[in-house]
Amino acid sequence: MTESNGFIPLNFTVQEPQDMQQSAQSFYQQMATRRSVRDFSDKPIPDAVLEHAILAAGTAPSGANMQPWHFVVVQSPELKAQIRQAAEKEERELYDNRASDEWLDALAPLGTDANKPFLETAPALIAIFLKKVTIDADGNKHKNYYTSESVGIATGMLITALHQAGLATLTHTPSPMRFLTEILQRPSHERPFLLLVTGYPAEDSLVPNIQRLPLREIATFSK
Ligand code: IYR
Repeated sequence: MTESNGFIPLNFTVQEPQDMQQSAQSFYQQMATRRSVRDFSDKPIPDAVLEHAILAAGTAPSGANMQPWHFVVVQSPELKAQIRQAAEKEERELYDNRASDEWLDALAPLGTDANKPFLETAPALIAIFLKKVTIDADGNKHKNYYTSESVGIATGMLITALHQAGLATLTHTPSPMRFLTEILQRPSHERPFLLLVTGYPAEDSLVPNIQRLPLREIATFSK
């Protein structure tokens, strides 16, 4: 590849295998402490942490580099209350009618129900929107590619960034989530993807005693 036509040198540092192994291992150990939290403290969090975590998420790879995401950071008590009310309405419908017995059985170990007080207690809700198209400054529509994959990857990176910055998160997906479009006044070509609740955990927060699958069950090394 020649260094022209919009190409620049890659900024990449080759590391010693031993250092790579050490950093992969310590990163895994740090990630293994991440848990989905449902009891949040109302302690405020620094805006700069949210800003940099979102910048980190925005470095995710995306189809044709279209970056088909938009993050709305909700901190106003009024908006959080509106979101809680709308989410709990959908969740009551889910728990009372929509969810199959098999689904409810799968959720039982998590101890969840239709009440979502954390949507008001947590200092920030990050509503993540997926853009099937991007509308440029001149109003022209551009199709985006692999949008679910791209926004899923960016969301994973956001969760990782917040975790390593010392914040807890909960991936919350009230369904359907169209109410987020209205409450947050987003354009109709953006689809609500996920609501990421973030903040400090409440003191003495408990989490379900669940285990992660071992390497041999989640991976196959074919050599
Ligand atoms: N959205 C509901 C139900 C729920 C569904 C799954 I799959 C979970 O892993 C957890 C919850 C709720 O938030 O309670």
